[in-house]
Amino acid sequence: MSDPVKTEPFDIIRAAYAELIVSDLAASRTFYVDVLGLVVTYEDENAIYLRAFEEYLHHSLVLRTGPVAALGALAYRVRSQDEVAKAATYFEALGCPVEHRAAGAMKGIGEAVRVEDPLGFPIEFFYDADHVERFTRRYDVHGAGAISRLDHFNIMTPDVPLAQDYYQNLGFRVSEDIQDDEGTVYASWLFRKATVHDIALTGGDGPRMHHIAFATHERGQILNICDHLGAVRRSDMIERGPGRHGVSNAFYLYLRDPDGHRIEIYTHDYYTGDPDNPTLTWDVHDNQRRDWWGNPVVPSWYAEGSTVLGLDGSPKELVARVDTSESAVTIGADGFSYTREGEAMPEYKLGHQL
Ligand code: XXG
Ligand code: FE2
Ligand code: CA
Repeated sequence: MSDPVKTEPFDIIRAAYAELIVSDLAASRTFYVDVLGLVVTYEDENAIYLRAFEEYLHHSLVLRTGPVAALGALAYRVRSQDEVAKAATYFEALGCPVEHRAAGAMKGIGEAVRVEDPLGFPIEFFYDADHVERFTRRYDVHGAGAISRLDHFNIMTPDVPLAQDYYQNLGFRVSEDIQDDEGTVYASWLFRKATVHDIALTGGDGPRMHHIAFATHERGQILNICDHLGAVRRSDMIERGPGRHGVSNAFYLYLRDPDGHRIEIYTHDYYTGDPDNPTLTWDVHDNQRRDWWGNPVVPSWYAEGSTVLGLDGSPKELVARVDTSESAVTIGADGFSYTREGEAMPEYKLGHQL
């Protein structure tokens, strides 16, 4: 089944940047610059503005020091400056807190709006941004694990159908989701750009940030990041993977930064841009949904996430998930999970016949 395209109230292009509050800027710099190889656009004693090799906007990640390690904001780029004003009107009508931000309030970004969305997340919408050098062909500075661009955000929220509905009303479309046969929805992936997602919704106590994902061009670059971490004796920063996702079909690795913020390195999902792009629903009991090779998901991946700040800068209180959580039904407990549906090994033929 494909997901109906709704008329959007304003035109979001894509997930564009994240602002993370960190406790020790030097430790974060080692991780993001020395290990991951992100490019520093600007830095001072309080903040570092980073981008990946293909990005020509000022930054895709801002690290800022603060009293609590947290998510400061997730930012979406909209199609024009007019769309920024439409976004403000939309969230004001919903009764959400809205902050109008002057050009330069965030270095490199023009006039923007920040809202506390109905799910409790600090979200920025912007269009104007400074252009900087695109390092696509700067192979002289690409490390072996070269990261090309930011790909998506993943958030933890207690009520996934409600959050899915909210994002669909913003014009996002569902590429894949995870459900059980009672209709409980555990997770959902939605997009504006023509990939599997710009935002994923993970069922859990929220609002919390689950992760930010950056893309590489090749799987080998992900393996090189693992080798690099091993060589500098930081293998404890690897939380999950490397592996192949079921959902999205992407190759993946999850890392935890020095504050525990989770970063995914991701490559090779698929094109979703046609209007009848089919939605793929996975059974929560399918052991290959989150790892195509059947490797178990570590419990911390389901349980832990970053604190989220409100627009006033204070940490948001958590709302508990009411529906069953995915880890409860799938980590060793259910007795119903399967790798093959049915009993028998399907007939295996050589020559790629189906
Ligand atoms: O980007 C993603 C993820 O949300 O990080 C997780 C794509 C797929 C998955 S999953 O663990 O469901 O395979
Ligand atoms: Fe992800
Ligand atoms: Ca580990």
